[in-house]
Amino acid sequence: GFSWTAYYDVDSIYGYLQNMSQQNPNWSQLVVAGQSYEGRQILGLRINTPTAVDKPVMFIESGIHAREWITPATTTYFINQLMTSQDPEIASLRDSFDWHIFPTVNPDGYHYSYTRDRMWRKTRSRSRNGCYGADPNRNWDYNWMDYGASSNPCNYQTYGGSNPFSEVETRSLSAYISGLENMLGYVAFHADAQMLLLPYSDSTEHTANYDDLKQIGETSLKYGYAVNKAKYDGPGTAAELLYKASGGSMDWVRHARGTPLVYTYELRGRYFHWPAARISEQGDEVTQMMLGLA
Ligand code: 0X9
Ligand code: ZN
Repeated sequence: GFSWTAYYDVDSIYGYLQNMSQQNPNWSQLVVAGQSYEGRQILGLRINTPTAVDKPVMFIESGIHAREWITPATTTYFINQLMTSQDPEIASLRDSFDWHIFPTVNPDGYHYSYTRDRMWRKTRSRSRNGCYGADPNRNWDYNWMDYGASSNPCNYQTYGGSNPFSEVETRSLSAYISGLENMLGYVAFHADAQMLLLPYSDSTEHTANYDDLKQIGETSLKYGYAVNKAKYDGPGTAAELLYKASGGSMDWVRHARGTPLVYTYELRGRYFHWPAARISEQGDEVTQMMLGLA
């Protein structure tokens, strides 16, 4: 069975999503945001309990960086909380949004990290010169390649790709996102800088709603802190708090879609390792952070 005391490969994660949708067919369904380079689905779960009015969309993107294993694990933990918790606050969190949750948006990279190279970060597309993969968080079509990205396909970390949206994963995920109406929030999970980041990532300019973003983010961090007393840096813009990097999903979502609430959570860990026995600790923290955000 599936649990939160071990890390699982893509197939098991997808099996879990399938299971949960089958158990709750009236208010959840599998959703597909296209296919990866190696032909895996980019599979997500939509959780949308019936209500009289249309609800705003809340989108969760996890696992865009392959080696950040705690992000898919935390995301399935959060799904489990949303769908099974008896806590009235969490039930109301479930009912307040039309959730679109994608635990592994870079399934080829995750599988490669899981089976071959633990530190793999990128996709697995093959470039002309024989090197593999682009950084899917440098590949989105907004100020592509301006800062913090490499143009060398053999760069292990931050190769931005041959073109904006050269990677099928970012291209199809962005198309899926473009099809969502009424998207209020977009949350991306990364590891392991232990920070809450706001747009923009490649400019120290602040969004028009920066003060709101910051205040809501502070509440989110306060909720998270109450669980384990873990202190996150921020909220602050990715450019000011971390480094300048272009082509990330967060900036594209904010710019191309105009989504009001856009956040990147950098979860905890060290060198992208987090003990499997403590997944639930991080999961409970994130669940509270989402409550604080809501
Ligand atoms: O560099 C990144 O993509 C993220 N940090 S990580 O160590 N997980 O790789 C930061 C994401 C913030 N957003 C952008 N810089 N676009
Ligand atoms: Zn990352």
